[in-house]
Amino acid sequence: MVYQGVIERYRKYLPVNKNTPVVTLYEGNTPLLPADNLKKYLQKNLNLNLNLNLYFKCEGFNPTGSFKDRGMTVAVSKAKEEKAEAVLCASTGNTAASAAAYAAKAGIKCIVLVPSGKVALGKLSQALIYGAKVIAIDGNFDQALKLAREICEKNSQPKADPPRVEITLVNSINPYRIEGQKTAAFEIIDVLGKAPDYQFMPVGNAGNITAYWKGYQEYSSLVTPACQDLAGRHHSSLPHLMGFQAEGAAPIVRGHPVKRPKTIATAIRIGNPASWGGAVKARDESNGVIDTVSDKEIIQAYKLLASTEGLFVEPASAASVAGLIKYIKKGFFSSLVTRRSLLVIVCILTGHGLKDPKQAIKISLKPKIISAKLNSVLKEIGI
Ligand code: AN7
Repeated sequence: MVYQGVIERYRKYLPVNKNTPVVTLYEGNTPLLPADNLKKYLQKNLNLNLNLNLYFKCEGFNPTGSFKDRGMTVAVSKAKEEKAEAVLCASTGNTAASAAAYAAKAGIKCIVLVPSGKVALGKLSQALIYGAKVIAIDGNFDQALKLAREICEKNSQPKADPPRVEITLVNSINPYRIEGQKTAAFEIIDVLGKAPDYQFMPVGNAGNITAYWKGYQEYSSLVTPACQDLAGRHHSSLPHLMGFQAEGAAPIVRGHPVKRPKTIATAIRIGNPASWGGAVKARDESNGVIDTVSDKEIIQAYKLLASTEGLFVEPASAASVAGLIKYIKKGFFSSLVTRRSLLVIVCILTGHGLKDPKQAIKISLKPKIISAKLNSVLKEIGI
């Protein structure tokens, strides 16, 4: 059967019924690409000496170019089922693009609140062209989210006078978003046959790490009830979740909200994550970590992914690989070197590089302008 999106594929694990109108752009089913070139680079340059299988989960291949589509298909389908007239979210950009697209498909209105001047060009252009009402807030994401929550709380008062428009909040505090996003963990297990040992991923508002943990917990035991490695040893069939925040926007690592979050990775420029508790739970229960990576480390990983693997991701997504590199450098895996069995690591690449073309151009050499003459061009090529 033709692939029809995450709801049809994982229907029995999702909060939908036969009356739910499925609003889908056939999201999900994203590639789990072997990261062989990066692995070679790490072995050569960082003396990595592990029996390792390294993969990228390419979430930028989703219909609007980010992982948000997985949650949005469920959230917008449920909003439509519940007869919402509009959906609303605050966003650093990707949630806005995704909400706008799914609302367009559902034929319901969409309002997005974004931090003025801090949304990557691709994301803003998406939200606009899909027909959302885009409101730029003179403030950061956290302030926009607070406003979004207030608006939706007011509108959910049933006896409001005058009667209010039914607006559904589609930020990840909407539990349907988490339900949809957990399907990424299902897919990884379906491809690998079990959960990876470690998963590296960026953390912003912390919905995604919350969703992955839920997904791994629900699905892992179904697929690998008694997990045994090739040497016959039993080990946990759940991964260690390794989340990374940008150094200037790392409230979970610092243990308190960050009032003025700062990072070039605008997607994760968040100082007070809505799913803070979920992230801490995922970290602690998975025996993982939530740590920082600097903007410099993010940009290095961003360039490395593009130049060694042909994978153009947005800066926030490179935080996963930046985190992996940081932990290899730190010797985190050295204690495992003696382990003869295979180690499986997945890095989540959350969004497409075309979301933020300005960033790529900013850090690259500008093309030289040459006169339209064969000799001049050959001279510049150096042949
Ligand atoms: C590419 O769009 O918060 O930790 O408003 O766009 O689940 O928030 C985006 C977040 C990682 C962090 N990578 O995920 C938004 C928004 C990309 C992102 C994250 C985001 P969460």
